[in-house]
Amino acid sequence: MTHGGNIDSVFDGLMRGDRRSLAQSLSLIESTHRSDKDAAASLLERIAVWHSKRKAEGVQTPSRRIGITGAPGVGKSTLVEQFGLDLIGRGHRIAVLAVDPSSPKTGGSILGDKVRMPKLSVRDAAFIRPSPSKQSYSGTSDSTPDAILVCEAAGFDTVIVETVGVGQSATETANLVDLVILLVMPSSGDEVQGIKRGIMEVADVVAITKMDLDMAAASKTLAVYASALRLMMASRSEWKSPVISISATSSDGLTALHEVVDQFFSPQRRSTIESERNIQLRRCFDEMMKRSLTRFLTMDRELSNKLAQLYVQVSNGLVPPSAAVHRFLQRLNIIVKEKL
Ligand SMILES: Nc1nc2c(ncn2[C@@H]2O[C@H](COP(=O)(O)OP(=O)(O)O)[C@@H](O)[C@H]2O)c(=O)[nH]1
Ligand SMILES: [Mg+2]
Repeated sequence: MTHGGNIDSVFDGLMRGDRRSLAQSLSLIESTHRSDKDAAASLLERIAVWHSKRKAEGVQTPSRRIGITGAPGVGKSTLVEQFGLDLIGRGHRIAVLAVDPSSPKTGGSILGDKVRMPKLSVRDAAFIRPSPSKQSYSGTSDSTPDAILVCEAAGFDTVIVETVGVGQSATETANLVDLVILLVMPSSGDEVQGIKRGIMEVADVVAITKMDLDMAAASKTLAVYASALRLMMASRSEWKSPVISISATSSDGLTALHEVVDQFFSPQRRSTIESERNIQLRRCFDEMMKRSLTRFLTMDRELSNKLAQLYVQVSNGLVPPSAAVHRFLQRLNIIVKEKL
């Protein structure tokens, strides 16, 4: 796909909330073609200028970026659909970035998530995007922060990122969104075990799901999680993570969930959320830069050979590490100058 000269019209389309332009923009930022990367950067720069202009003019009601995470089958998609429909009813426009690492390559996630959100996917005020096929192991991808910006530029004031909460992905999700909702399956007291610290520490809200199935188990689980949370670090500054029980199918507890979310995004917390977003941006830049540089070094044949050679020499004590780094940087400097 090539979009090179097309950025102006794609950007204008986005500003009008045109879905085709939105889809085009998302494919562009997910593309790995070199020429597309340039076009994507131009588009994202224009979007960033637009975002900051609106902020400076005070026009912008800040968007809400919400992550919904939890084990497969816990009820994330079902909740996203119900919660999303409620929000549309309250005048919001919802973009869902769904991530389903179970079938990233087959495109099965497209079908899966649309089928699981049949009522939401047909609404004009909703846009559902399955994950790009090229994603990190944990489920989120490099392009997710850009996808969020693009959706916001197209007029979606609420962006929901659905990710499977395994390993690293919980912290990755926390870096992308303002608010993380962790969904937990109800189980009877003795079975409530193995609470994963990493995930709990980034949870801004813990919601015990499927309370319609077993109220007693739901309240037991809630109690266990509430006491576990009291012993842990707060997920964000000035916020105490509540634990609630919900049912996405019977809508029990959803009013409480909306209240908690509204409280999190209350005008008094606006500046806290702003500064947390700035921290996220810096962290994201750091990480992407490190990853890109590592990729660059390993993909350049000459540099990776040099690196391998130095590695052997260092291991054998033939070159001290400091000298090896110096030699490597010298070589890198020459190569970069040759290439520019
Ligand atoms: N009884 C009940 N079933 C639910 C509820 N939420 C989800 N489910 C069911 O649990 C299964 C997995 O739900 P899904 O939303 O696809 O989970 P995900 O993998 O976390 O996205 C589906 O069969 C849903 O119908 C709920 O609140 N109550
Ligand atoms: Mg799902």
